[in-house]
Amino acid sequence: MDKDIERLIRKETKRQNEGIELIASENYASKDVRKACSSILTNKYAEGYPHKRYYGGCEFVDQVEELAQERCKELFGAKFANVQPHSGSQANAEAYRALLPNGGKILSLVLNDGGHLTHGSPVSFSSFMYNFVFYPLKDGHLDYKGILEMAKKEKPDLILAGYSAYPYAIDFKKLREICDEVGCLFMVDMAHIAGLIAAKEHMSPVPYADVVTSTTHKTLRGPRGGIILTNDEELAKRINSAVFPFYQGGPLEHIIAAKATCFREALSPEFKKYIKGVVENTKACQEEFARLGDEVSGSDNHLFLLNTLKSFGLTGLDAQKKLEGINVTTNKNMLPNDTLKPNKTSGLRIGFAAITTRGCNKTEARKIAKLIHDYLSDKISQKDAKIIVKDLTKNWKLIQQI
Ligand code: DSN
Repeated sequence: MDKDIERLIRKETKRQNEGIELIASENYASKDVRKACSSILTNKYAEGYPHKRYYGGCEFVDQVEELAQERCKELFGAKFANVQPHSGSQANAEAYRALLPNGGKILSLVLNDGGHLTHGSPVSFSSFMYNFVFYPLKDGHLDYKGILEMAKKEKPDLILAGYSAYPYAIDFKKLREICDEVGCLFMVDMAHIAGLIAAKEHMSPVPYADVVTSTTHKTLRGPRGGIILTNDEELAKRINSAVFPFYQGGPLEHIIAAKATCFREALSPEFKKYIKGVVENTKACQEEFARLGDEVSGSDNHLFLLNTLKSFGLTGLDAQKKLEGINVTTNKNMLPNDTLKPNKTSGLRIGFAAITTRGCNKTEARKIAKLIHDYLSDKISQKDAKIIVKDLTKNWKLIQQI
């Protein structure tokens, strides 16, 4: 292997094994998923869709892609699945294109309140191509009555749900009713909670939304990539054209093989048990922060928000940097109504998808809250905090063994 790259991969492996990974959007893909990612399927051009390709020699990648489509449909109970999007952001661009080919008005949640860049941020393509208006949260929660009132006033063409930093359950049925009442389309970006939905630990948006997008690498624990689902045959055709040839060229068949592998894993009873563990660990950690008197959101899913400014007098950035010093990885995150800028923020987003894969349990999740609390409030030294991190991670699986 390229020695420079090999050296860096070795260092990153060590970092991943020695640390406590609390970034809510990260996970550890299985050996089988990683094997597919690095397979010879990367050699193949396959523009188009199974049995309608622009290149010869596609008989085996056709079967790979069909397997991925079938497993994805089974996993989420959808009639149509496009497994080609290279990422969640691209899946969203493609879904918008299929739903609103001539542009239009989209009602969504702003990035600062837990939305995503592609949900109308001024620095994303989305705000250049569509007219976004935003529904506010009420005490950090979705306010369905408020969303209905706003939808009546704004008359959007589309309501968008599904978030990057929202710790509570989402009622997709209620949102569909709002869309029906005002006569607009409904799209869900389920990237963060796709694993919970697959394991039936969260209401599925598939029966309610016109189009559902997702990434495959967060709670779903597959390779980095995207998918788009619908139950509507006409929309399925428009989605296919939006993915190829409108936005993308050749599909990444090695990644599609890895997606197929991940969908099969997610259909297993072990995956359901894993997701239950993620939710329990997240709750245990969040409750421990609350018990210690810290300012923390609630949690119904795989993540919660910790207000580090109010709890420890530290911005999210400073807390993130300080924790990096003891191999605890988090990400600074805007909190609802945050007064600080996105490069500073008032808090951290904390999630348990990754370390539950390595074997973290509820007792350890509580210990992690205590460790972060004691270290950020200077009750323990960096040296002592590092010993606790070593002790916590020593019994977990190494990432090479997953
Ligand atoms: N960047 C991802 C996250 O961390 O939530 C969303 O795309």
